Amino acid sequence: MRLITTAIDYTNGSPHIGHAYEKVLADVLTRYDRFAGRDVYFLTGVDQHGQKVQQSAEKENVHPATYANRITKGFLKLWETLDVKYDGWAATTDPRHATCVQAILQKLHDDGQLYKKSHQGFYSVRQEQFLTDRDRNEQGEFGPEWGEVQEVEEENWYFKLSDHVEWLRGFVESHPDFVFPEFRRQELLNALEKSEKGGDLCISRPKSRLRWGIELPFDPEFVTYVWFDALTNYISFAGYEAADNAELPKFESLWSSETVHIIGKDILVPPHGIYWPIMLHAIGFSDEQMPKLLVHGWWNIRGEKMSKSLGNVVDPAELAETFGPDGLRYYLVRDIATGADADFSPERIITRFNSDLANDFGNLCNRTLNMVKRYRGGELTADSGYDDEICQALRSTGDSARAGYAEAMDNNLPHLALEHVWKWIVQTNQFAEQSAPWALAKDEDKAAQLDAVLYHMAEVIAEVSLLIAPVMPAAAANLQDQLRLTPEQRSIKLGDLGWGLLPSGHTTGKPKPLFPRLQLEKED
Ligand code: ME8
Repeated sequence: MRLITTAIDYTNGSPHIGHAYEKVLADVLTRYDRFAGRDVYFLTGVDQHGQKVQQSAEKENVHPATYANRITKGFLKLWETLDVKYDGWAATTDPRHATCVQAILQKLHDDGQLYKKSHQGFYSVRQEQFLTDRDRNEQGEFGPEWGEVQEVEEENWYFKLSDHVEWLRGFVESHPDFVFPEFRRQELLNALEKSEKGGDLCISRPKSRLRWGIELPFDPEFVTYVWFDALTNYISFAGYEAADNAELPKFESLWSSETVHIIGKDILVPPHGIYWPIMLHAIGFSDEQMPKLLVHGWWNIRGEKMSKSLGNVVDPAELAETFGPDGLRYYLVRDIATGADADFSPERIITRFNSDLANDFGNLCNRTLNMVKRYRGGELTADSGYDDEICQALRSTGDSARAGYAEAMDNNLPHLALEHVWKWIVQTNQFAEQSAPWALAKDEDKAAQLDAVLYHMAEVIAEVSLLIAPVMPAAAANLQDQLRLTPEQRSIKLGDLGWGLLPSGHTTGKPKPLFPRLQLEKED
């Protein structure tokens, strides 16, 4: 079993395309794993505590729980719309989660890993952390990236993070697959190189300042720091130390070094790259039990960072309405290389939709099913005795498409996997032009060739329906209905897929346009 998780989204605002991308990516990789015959469990959720949520709630004059619940509903609705099918839902106000967080805190406390001290310094409200002189910019000031900075003095609880930094450095150095992509691992190593001795982590907030969090079990005047609460979701909802709770999974069967946390680049250093492995190490996880981190890049909007203040936040629900959930899912994993940043623009998504989905793929499906119906009453002949170079070339591209797709997906690169599939689709369209079945149909002597051409085209779209299913589950199922694939054909595993999915005599159904071309009016 492999556990796939995502970051849990802050419930301090509505979901944007960055959130949608991450969850779709995780969903695609989960569905792919199943297609490849592996057992997976997909966990995602929401980060409901902390200062950001409390502040957003205060602005609306409602209780943070009311606010968080409302925003959570928006996330749940979006995942339903986008066909993001998770096995576990991690909402941090769930009492089962609090039990786990408190058990971990108590354990660290009992082990002497936590201590209380007074601290005076500058505090970033946005990042919910105390700042040090290293956080000042060249002008000696705390830059706008920290948001509002307040000078405060308060007592707090600290975690002896620095005791474990040496271990972490050695671990990251000796485990090249801990972080993907590699340049992000280097970024983490650089950060560890610079990390100061004695730089411990403040893990509490006094209730006088923040009431919206999980109480420290050994000091009820405090709640725990939001990252300590949030990171723990990966194990609390995987059933860690919840042996008697039948609703949660069995931790031992779920957690392994194959566990992968899919996160954005902004939360690698320090939370996931430093705090989290050290927390796990401190509560007794071995090196062999450390998870892996898959770090994706960010969507910018026409070259600018997406932000509420710039007013350029893109709403995924609106896009799904225009392009369909599958159109959006396709765009989100096709137009970004995993790990790199990408640029969103309405023109890009329209072009992708019309050219890749409507023209290349939609047309191929439509013309294939139409011609099989028109010339052969829907019935396919697998071995008509005719073969030629372009038929062979199409089959051979199929072999490389399947192999290239599998390799790319195994390496978390769906954009590359789709490129392999589209190469095959484009070649099949060219194949149709070159062999001109409409002309063959007029010549009795070319019946065997016509059978071969139609079979090749139908076989390609049938196989492609399986290959694209992790990315576009609804369109794939729709095409499979049109092709009248049997349940066995639909559930074939990637390793068993090869030329000849469709047997001789297979009959296909009526074509229905999969992705009608969009005629969008030009925006003002
Ligand atoms: O960071 N493009 O929550 P969050 C791509 N609660 N991804 C983006 C993005 C963009 N423009 N903007 C944000 C948090 N993301 C914490 C996580 S995990 C234990 C706690 C990604 O709602 C971001 O990188 O601010 C992160 O992975 C996810 O969306 C949630 O961000």
